[in-house]
Amino acid sequence: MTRVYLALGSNLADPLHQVQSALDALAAIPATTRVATSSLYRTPPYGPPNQPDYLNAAVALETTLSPEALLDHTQRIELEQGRVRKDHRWGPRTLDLDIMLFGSLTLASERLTVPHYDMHNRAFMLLPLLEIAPDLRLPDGTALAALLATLDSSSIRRW
Ligand code: A4P
Ligand code: MG
Repeated sequence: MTRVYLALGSNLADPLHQVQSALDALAAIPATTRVATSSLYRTPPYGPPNQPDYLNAAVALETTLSPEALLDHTQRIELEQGRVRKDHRWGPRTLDLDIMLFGSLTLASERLTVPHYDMHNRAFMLLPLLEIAPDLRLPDGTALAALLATLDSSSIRRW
């Protein structure tokens, strides 16, 4: 069993509905149990500002799947919920499911970079994660709480 942490994000098409459907779909992934879910947070857009606020949350899973097999499922769930892939980075999306951490694994393949490449800069990822994993350390030994303390999370609200 590996403990995995996912980041959920949505800022289009009724984010609350998107995230609730995603939570159900994540709980139904084979060989996987959803073991913790953070509160739901309202966060200002990171990147282009001319888009709606995001709903962000973090989920902990226990899985026996490989990282790639889990990614197959999270990408299937994104597509089932109407995600249209766009050319521009950081644009609005109905549902984004990112693998933040996969156990203590460090991995950089064509499909998957773990830990998530930019989580150390994103309070909207780290604050929900800290809620469900207060003592967590990243694979390089950094304490999550210390990392979050370097960022401004003052604009993050409960959804
Ligand atoms: N991929 C590599 N590593 C991973 C990983 N750890 N987890 C690959 C999931 N996927 C991973 O993904 C592109 C490719 O990344 C996938 O095919 C997968 O093989 P994508 O979801 O299509 O791309 P993206 O997420 O749209 O990338 P982009 O546009 O760089 O978005 P970001 O960096 O994820 O940022 N502001 C707030 N407040 N809240 C947000 O949630 N999200 C974004 C998106 C921007 N601003 C935001 C938020
Ligand atoms: Mg993504």
